Formats: sequence, C-alpha cells, structure tokens
Amino acid sequence: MTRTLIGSVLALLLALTAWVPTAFANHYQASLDGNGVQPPSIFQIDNDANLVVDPSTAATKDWANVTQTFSVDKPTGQTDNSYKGGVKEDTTCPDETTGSIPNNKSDLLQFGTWTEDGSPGYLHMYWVRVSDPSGTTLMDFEFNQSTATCAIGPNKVRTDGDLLIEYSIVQGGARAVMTLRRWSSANQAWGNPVDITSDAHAAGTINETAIPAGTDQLDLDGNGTLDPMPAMSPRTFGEASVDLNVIFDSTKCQSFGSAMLKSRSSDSFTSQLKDFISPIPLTLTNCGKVQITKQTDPDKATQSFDYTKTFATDPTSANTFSLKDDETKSFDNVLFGSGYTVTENALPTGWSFVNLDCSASTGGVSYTVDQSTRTVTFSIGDANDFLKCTYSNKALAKLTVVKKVNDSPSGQAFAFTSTGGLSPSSFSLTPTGTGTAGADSKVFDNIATGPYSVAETVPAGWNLAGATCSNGNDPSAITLAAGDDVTCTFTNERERGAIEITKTRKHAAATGGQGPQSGVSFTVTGTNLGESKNVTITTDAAGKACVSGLLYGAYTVKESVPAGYVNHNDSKSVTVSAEANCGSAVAAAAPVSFVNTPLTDVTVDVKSQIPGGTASTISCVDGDGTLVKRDLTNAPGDVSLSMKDLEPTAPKTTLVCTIVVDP
Ligand SMILES: [Ca+2]
Ligand SMILES: [Ca+2]
Ligand SMILES: [Ca+2]
Ligand SMILES: [Ca+2]
Repeated sequence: MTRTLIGSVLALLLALTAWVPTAFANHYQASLDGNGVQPPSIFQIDNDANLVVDPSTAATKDWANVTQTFSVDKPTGQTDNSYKGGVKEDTTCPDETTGSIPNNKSDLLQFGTWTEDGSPGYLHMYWVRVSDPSGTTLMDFEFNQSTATCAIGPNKVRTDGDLLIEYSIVQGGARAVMTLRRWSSANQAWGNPVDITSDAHAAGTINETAIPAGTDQLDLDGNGTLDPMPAMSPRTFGEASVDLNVIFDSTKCQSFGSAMLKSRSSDSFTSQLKDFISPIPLTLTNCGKVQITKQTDPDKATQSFDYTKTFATDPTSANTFSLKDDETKSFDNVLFGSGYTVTENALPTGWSFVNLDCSASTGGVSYTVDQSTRTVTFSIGDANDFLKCTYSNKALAKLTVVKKVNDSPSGQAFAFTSTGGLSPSSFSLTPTGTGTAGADSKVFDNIATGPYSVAETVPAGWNLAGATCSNGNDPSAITLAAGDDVTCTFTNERERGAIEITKTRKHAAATGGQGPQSGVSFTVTGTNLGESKNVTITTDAAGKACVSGLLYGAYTVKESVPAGYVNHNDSKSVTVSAEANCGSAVAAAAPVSFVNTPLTDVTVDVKSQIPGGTASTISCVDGDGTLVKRDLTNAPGDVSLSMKDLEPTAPKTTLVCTIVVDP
C-alpha cells in the first residue's frame, strides 16, 4: 500500500518534471511555442493527451472544438485492411490484404489532422488505436502532393518531396520523438530522417491515463458528426503538432492533398508495415490566393490602371501589373506571409477613386483597407486564404462654358457665377467677335461628377438670347456623369429698339382739315444697320409705320413724298436708346412725325372772242408781292398762264393776278 503510494508520488513527480515547459511562455503544456519565429500554437497538445478544451486556458483549441480532417479504419477484425507481408516504408505502391492485425499490436482505428492558421502555422495530428502494445509506439503519417491513387494498393502516387512524419514513443514514454523524411523520386526511397522534436519544431504526447467515456468527442464512426466517445484506455490516443516552418520552404509553394496513417512492426524504419488507414484528402499548403479586379464607371472604359504588390509568389511574379475594366489579376500561388500590400498607383488623369472593396475575400483572410492610399494590407496564412478585392474608379467629367454673342461685343465682358464646386466659381468671358469664331470659353476639366449650375449676369444693354447645354440640361441644373464632356453655351444679343413714324397730311376735305396719310414710304438708314443697308417701310391706314430690331444709335428717316404733296422737312434724325419693339411694345419706340402739305395748280386764261382780235397780258404775285408768274408778251389772240404746285402756306395762300386786256 505504502509502496504503491510512494510509487504513485514518484511517478507524479517524474511526470511533473516532464511537464514543465521549457523557457517559453504563453503556450499550453506541450504545445509548440513557435520558436520566436511565429506566434505560439493555440492548439492543446496536452501532456496527458486528451481531446477536450481544458477550461484552464481560454482561446485555445483541442480536437473537440476544431473541424478536423479524419479517416476511420475498417472495423477491427477480418475485414480490416492492412499491408501485405514484406511491405516496407520505401515500397512504392505497396499492395494490401484483409484480415486481423496480429495481436492487435498495431491495429489502428482513426487518425485526423487539423491545420492551424499562422505564419505559416502548425499541422496537428492524432491517432487512435485499439490497444497499447508492448514496445515502442510507431505511427507514420504520410502526406502526398498527388491525389492520384496507385494502380495497386491503397497508397497515393508519391511525388518528390512528399512527407513522412514519424511519431514514436518508447514503451511507457510520455513524449514522442518525431522525425521528418521527404520522398526522393530519384532514389525511389524516403530520405534521411530529420529530428524535429529536439529543436521544438514538433511535439507529440500520448494519453497516459484513460479518457473517460462520453467526456470527449471525436467522430469515431466516421459519419461526419462528432460522437460521444467510448472510454479510451491509456496509451491508445496520441496527438502531435509540427511547425509548418519545417515542412514548407518559405520560397516555394507546396501543396499536399492527401494524408494517411500507417503502423510499423518495430523501431527499424525498414521493418514491415502493418495496419493502415486509407488516404483521405486534405489541403495542406503554404500558399493562398489573391485576386484583384477592376471596375470602372463608365463601364467598359479603356483606361488602364497600374498596381503595385508586395507579396511573394512561387514562381515569382512581377510586382507591378495593370488592369482595365472587368479585368482580373489572379495569383494562385501566394506564399504565406503578412504585411502584404496591393496599392493602386497614382490615378490616371481624368479618373477618380471610388473605393477598394475586399469583402468578397474568403477563408478568413485577414486584411485592412486604407481608402486614402488605395492600399489593402493583408496576411496569407492558410490554404483557404483568398483575398478578393475590387478597385472601383470613376471617370472625371469636363464642363466647358462658351460665351457667344450675335452682335459686336466691343470688349464687353460677361460675368458668370456657378455652384457645385467649379474653380474658380466666378469667372468672366469676353468674346472678341460675333458668332462661334469670336466666342470666348472656360474649360473645367477633370472635375468630379455630380450637380453643377452656371449662370450669367447679363450686362446692361444686353439680352440673353439662349443658354443651352450639349447634354440637354438647363445650365441652372447640370448633371455630370462619369466621363461626360458637356458644353454649355450662353448666347447674348444687344438690346434693340424701334422707330415709329407718324404720318399726317393737310386735307381740306377731312374733318379738322388734316388726318393720317397712308401708303407713304420711308427709308430708315443708320450706321448700325450697316452702310449699304436700309429699311423701307410704308405707313398704314392710321398713318403709322414702325421698324424694330434697331441697335441703339442714330438713324435717319427719309420720306418719299408722294406726288401732289410737299414736305420741306422730309428727312429727320432719330436716336434709338430704349428697348422697344413694334406692336405691343411700341410704346418705347423712338417717335418721329412727318406732315405733308397738298399742292394746288392755278390756270388763268384770257380768251379773245375774235381770234387775233385782242392782245392781253397776265401777271400774278403772292401775298407779299413776290412774282409768281407772268406773261407780258401782249401778242394778239388768247393768253393762258399756268402755275403748278402752289403751296397753301402764308403768304402764298394769296394769289393776285393783274390782267390787262388789249392795253
Ligand atoms: Ca489535446
Ligand atoms: Ca486538452
Ligand atoms: Ca486498416
Ligand atoms: Ca485497424
């Protein structure tokens, strides 16, 4: 009794000594600490291997809370598959047979693996067997790059560099010695073993105590769901971790797609293989994926955008690349690492950056996006890590304001104001001549899309004849879309006036003795009409005639006096200086009046009743005695004196004729 107790205490002390972690902190019991190269593993390799997440350590994993890749052997007994006699580790595509594994010595039940993300992370393995045999525990985990199955036997076709991880624990031992071998295609044999436990790149333990039924979970029946565990007797469950730094060359992409577990009959590497658990697919690689996609607004833009990356690939790839709309750059062989970046270089002229969206990434890839520098910073630490980012860029727009005048600008400047962020927001345009040839313009290039407005402050003496934009917008509400090139044209004309002519005549037969005179033509001339230009208008029934569209300035209105009338003031100067039009707006027209006077003809006849019987003279003078006409010939016979176009204006309204009959 006492001895038993002492023995137990000694065993416990020995065990405690064995459990004491080495110089490393922050890792669990036998778990790997990363050797200062990568963060410690979070996976529990228990000193006394178990499957549960022991509550003492938070944020750790054990087999009960990871989704492991596992394979369950055929049931123990006559249907179990094992290698044929004479098969050794170096045997290529060894054949199999069925039947009981002798003495349950190496009768395997299950194995599994789980890969812990990191830089590069860890590979964790476990095995389960029927019973604890005498002698050394020997488990060989084989990892194959190819998933092609051998023509004969259960194995996968081996490729140069395939892995064999040996786990061995001496009889009664607590910690496994683990070695790593790589397959040599040239030698058709596994290479020399490399001890990976002594330098803390691997660790393996075994359950030294029984694992009670139901306390842990593994998928023992292989149906894909975790099952309550039957009791596991001591030394029938083992677990191990390997630092992926010793599996992978950090400069090469490697990928293992299949794993299997084998038991060996003795310590000797060339001893006969016994039981195996058939290969199971897995993903064990040191490379992830990166995919960068380009989207532009407007769609299908031909602009190319340049990018710079800082991550490494195998084989190596250029650190710069270019993308156009809808194009994708894919890197399927990104070596594990952190602090990787992809940056969109300086924006091409005429383009803006909308955003960088990496939310489509999968596999839990860790990334941060800096929109201001157009950079994604990320880590690739797992085969499933797939960074998928889309850069969206929008074309900038162009707005041109054109100032056009239909009349001579004479140095007139036109002021403009705007909203929406044009710079400068206020500006002035000064056409040099009429029409498009003399137009002035202001170009706002590479401006953001969105709403704008432009307005002209119409100068005195000018009217805005038109304001239109090439995209159909009104200049007060311009909407610029990506890549738009819009021109808004403001057309001005000078203000114009009118001349209204009032034409009257003296007319004895009319009420009041005078009235309007219709049908009288006037010619309007002026320098603003051009030297060779004139306008002829005719009075209407009301004696009115109007001409509009006249630039401000001096004009001459000249009457074409009708026959039978006289007008000594038939040409008048008129100044147009107010905006007016004929018709409804005639009130402001420049007025000018003309009055015509009708003419009178007088004939004085003296008739000799006897031809040649008498001779007479006639002499007529007007009111002030001025001689109008006379015939003093005094020839025998008739005398007739005609006076035409007599004006009824004083003193000419009186005509005195002296007739002398045959003096
Ligand atoms: Ca464990
Ligand atoms: Ca545990
Ligand atoms: Ca088997
Ligand atoms: Ca078995």
